[in-house]
Amino acid sequence: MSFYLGLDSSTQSLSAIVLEVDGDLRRVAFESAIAFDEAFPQYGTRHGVLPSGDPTTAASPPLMWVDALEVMMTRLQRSGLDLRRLSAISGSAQQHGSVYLNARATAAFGSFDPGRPLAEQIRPLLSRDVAPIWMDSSTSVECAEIENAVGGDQALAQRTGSRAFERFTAAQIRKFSKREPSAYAATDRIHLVSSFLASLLVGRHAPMDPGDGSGTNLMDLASCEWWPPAVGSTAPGLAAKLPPIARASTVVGTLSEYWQRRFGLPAANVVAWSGDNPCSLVGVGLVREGRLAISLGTSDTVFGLMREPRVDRTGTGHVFGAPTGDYMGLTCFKNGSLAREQIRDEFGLSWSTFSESLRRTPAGNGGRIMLPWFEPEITPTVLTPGVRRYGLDPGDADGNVRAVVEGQQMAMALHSRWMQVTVDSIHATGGAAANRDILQVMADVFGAVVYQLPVGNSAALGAALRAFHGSATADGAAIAWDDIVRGFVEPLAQGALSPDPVRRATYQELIDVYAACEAHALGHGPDPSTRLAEFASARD
Ligand code: ADP
Ligand code: XUL
Repeated sequence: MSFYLGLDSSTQSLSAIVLEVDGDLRRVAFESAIAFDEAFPQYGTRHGVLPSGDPTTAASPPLMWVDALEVMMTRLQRSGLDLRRLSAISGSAQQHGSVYLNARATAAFGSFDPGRPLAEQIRPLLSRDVAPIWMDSSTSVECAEIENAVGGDQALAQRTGSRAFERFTAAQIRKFSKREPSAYAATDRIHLVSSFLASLLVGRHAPMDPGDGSGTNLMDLASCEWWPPAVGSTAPGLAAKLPPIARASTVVGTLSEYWQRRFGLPAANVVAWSGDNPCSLVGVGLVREGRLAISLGTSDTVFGLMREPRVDRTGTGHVFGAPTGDYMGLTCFKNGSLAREQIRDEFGLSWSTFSESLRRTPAGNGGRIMLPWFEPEITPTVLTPGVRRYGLDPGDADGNVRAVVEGQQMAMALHSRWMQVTVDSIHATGGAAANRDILQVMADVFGAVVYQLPVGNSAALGAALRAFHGSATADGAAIAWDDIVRGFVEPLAQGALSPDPVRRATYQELIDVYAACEAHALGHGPDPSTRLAEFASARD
C-alpha cells in the first residue's frame, strides 16, 4: 500500500490530497485546504493577491506560499496517516507566475535549518520580494517588443503555442529587467511557482515541466526546450537564469532533510510539478482526445487534450504540453469566480439565493446581456476594465445574476471554437462546479451533458495522480494513463446535467448576438441594439 501526495498552490489557497493505492483499492485518504487571506493576514493579500492601485498589475508574496507549504506539512504530520508509506509527491501551481532568486539560493537550498521556519530562510534569497502572477495585464508594450523581435505574433505562436500574452512569464521578465535592471542583474534563477515549490521540497533547483514551460512564451513546443530567439529577445542573459525543462513524469529528487527532520516525513520521490491546468487535465480524466473540461475556479478555463498541437491562428487560445506527453488546448478567462462573487455580493445574495435567481429567470434573459469585465479580461483582450451591459438595468438583481453566468458561458463557447472539438460532454471542475444551476446554463449553452466529478479539486488530484505515475515510471512499471486515473475521475453519472433542447436553441441564436455585443464593446462592430430587440421580441 502506498500514499501519493498532490499539492495545489492556487491563487487563493493551498490544497492537498493524499491518495491511497493498494492494488485495486483506491481512495482519497486525506484532503485539506488553506485559504491564504485568512491563514496569513500578515501578508495583506485579498483573494491571494497584493493590493495595487493599478488594476493592470497583480503580484503575490512568494513567502506566503512557503508558509502555506509548511502549515500543510504540519497538518499532514498530524493527520494520523502512516506517512512512512508516502511514496511520492507532486504538485500543481497557478501558471505563469515567476519567482526571482539570487546566487545564494543554490547553496542555501541544500542546507536549510530544520529548526527554523522556511520562509525566514528564503527571504534573503529573493532578488525580488514579489512574484508577478497570471492576473497581471500590465505588459502589452513588452509583448509587442518580443513579438516584433521574433518575427511576429504568428511566428511566436507557431513555436511556443501562444502569441505573446501579458501574463506569460516572458513579458513579465522583460518588464522587470527594464524597470529594475539591477535587481534583474542580481537574479541568478527564475522559477515558475511550480518549479520554485518543487525546488524547496528537493533542496535544489528543480526543472520545469513542458506543461508549465509552455506558459512562458519561451519554450519550443516541439522540442520542449527553451527557444533561443524568444529567450534572447526577452531579457539580457536570460538563458543562464532559466532552469532546464524535464518531462512531466521525471522524479526530480527526494524530499530533502529539512522536511524529513522537521516533519518526520520519509525521503519520498518528488515528481516534477506542473501548472494547475495541465494537472487538472489529468485530474478530470481527460487522458484521451474528444472531450472538454471547464474549470470554474478563480479563473474560468476551457481545455481539452490534443494529440497534435493545433495552434489558434486567431490568437485567443493556447497550446500547452500535457502531462501525458501530448498537448492541451486552453482558453482562459480572468473574470471567473470573482466576477460571480461580485454580483452575488452587490445584491447581498448567498450562493443559494444566487441559484434561486438563476432558476426563476428564463434562458436568454429576455435579450439582456452582460460582458462581465470587472477586471481587465484575458479573453477577449480588455485592458481597461468595465462591465458592459446591453438592455440590462444595473439594479436588477435577477437579471444581473443570469446575465453574468450566461455572459461567461457564451464567451467560453465562442472562444473555444478554435479547438475544433465536437463537444458532447463536459467535465466540470473548480469551486463553482459545485453549483448545479450554473452547470445547467453551461449544459444549455454548449448543448452538452455536463458531469460533476467525485473529487472537487482536480488540480490537486491531478498532481497526486502524476506523483503515482511518475514514481511508477521511475520504478520501471509503465502504467498506462487510463489505469492511473481509474477509480478517481469517473464522472458521476447520477446527476449529470443534460441540455434542454428549447433552451439550447435559444442560446444558439443568442450566441451570435452576444458576439455582436462583444465586437461592439471592443470598438470593432456596429451597435447591436436592433439585433437585441429582435431577439427579445421573438421571445415575447
Ligand atoms: P482556485 O482557482 O483558486 O483553485 P477554486 O477552484 O477553489 O479556486 O474556486 C474558488 C471559488 O469557488 C471561490 O472564489 C468561489 O467564488 C467559488 N465557489 C465556491 N462555492 C460556490 C458555489 N456554490 N457557487 C458558485 N461559486 C462557488
Ligand atoms: C491559465 C491561467 C490561469 C492560471 C490560474 O493560462 O492563466 O488559469 O493558471 O489558475
